Amino acid sequence: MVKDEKKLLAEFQAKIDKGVKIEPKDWMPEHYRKQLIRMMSQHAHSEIVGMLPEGNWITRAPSLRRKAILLAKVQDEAGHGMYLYSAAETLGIDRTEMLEQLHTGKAKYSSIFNYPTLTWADIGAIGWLVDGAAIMNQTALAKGSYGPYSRAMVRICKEESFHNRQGYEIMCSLAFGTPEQKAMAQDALNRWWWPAIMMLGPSDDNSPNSAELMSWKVKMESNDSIRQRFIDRTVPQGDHIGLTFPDPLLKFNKETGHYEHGPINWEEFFNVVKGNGPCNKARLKARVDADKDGKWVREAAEAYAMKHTEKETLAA
Ligand code: BYC
Repeated sequence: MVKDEKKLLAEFQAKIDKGVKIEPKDWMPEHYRKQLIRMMSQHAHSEIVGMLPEGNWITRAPSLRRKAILLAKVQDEAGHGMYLYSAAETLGIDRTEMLEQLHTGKAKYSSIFNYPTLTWADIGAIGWLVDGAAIMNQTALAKGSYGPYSRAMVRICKEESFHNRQGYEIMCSLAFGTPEQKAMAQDALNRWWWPAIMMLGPSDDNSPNSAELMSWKVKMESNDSIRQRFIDRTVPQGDHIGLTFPDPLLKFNKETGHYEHGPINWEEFFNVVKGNGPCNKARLKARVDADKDGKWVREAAEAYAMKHTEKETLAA
């Protein structure tokens, strides 16, 4: 490493240690840039692919009120994807390239979206558990060192909070409804609990990126620590509405003030991440098809924008 770079690196780390945000035009180590592009693009893809499981229920929502809420939620997720692609572009990558990486399977997206939404109760479970887990992770990311990413997180967390409440409200209605509705809510909790726990990433002893990302304050907390907070917050909410968690070893430890849980099936997690979950192929196909079918819209929008720029130039 040349002397200048050593000095730049020391200044960069000093800024981070002091809590000063890193902005797009500031000097940054190449690996910091690469790690952020990896994580932010994966996050953006998760938002966009994450529209699919819930989008599946828009036409079958049980009332106009539920439909309007679900439509707004799914549109919010599209918006989150857009902020995050824009924020990632500040690091010098083009969104076409990020999408290409998604469509060819080179880039990951969250494991959680490879599970199917079988009943209306799944919409409640996603808002309550998936958005609930996402908020735990994202409120930590909102304090992160890269300015555009942390600022995007602030707005996203506000919207996720609405998503989380609407999901829990659906679960409450079902849990206090008819026996059949309660059984639907319980079945959704049984199917989404473990995948939601896993979406927060592998355990700390198997998380190769964490140490570096935490030293750069991109990640403010480890995967296990966020997972524990999510469990501690969520279990009392389930108890409150009379649902049971599909984990016979789940119990509150009065001494630590935390819930202890049973073993996580990491084999299932890595299998889903590798592309072998119940819906991986369908999710990717839906995105690839949407990209292909939307090509003419993008071309028309570009032509329209070009025509207007020409007109403005001639008028000037
Ligand atoms: N799924 O070293 P680790 C939403 C990969 S969407 C797939 O711990 P890191 C919503 C990881 O990429 C919000 N892969 O990684 C939308 C790495 O592989 P590579 C989703 C996963 O980065 C619609 C390897 O495993 N939130 O809320 O330190 C409707 C080793 O892991 C997963 C985000 O995207 C996973 N779950 O930590 C409803 C948050 N976990 O890339 C709701 C942003 C890990 O080295 N991302 N891997 O080949 C993060 O916070 C971090 O990237 C993670 C992983 C905590 C996910």
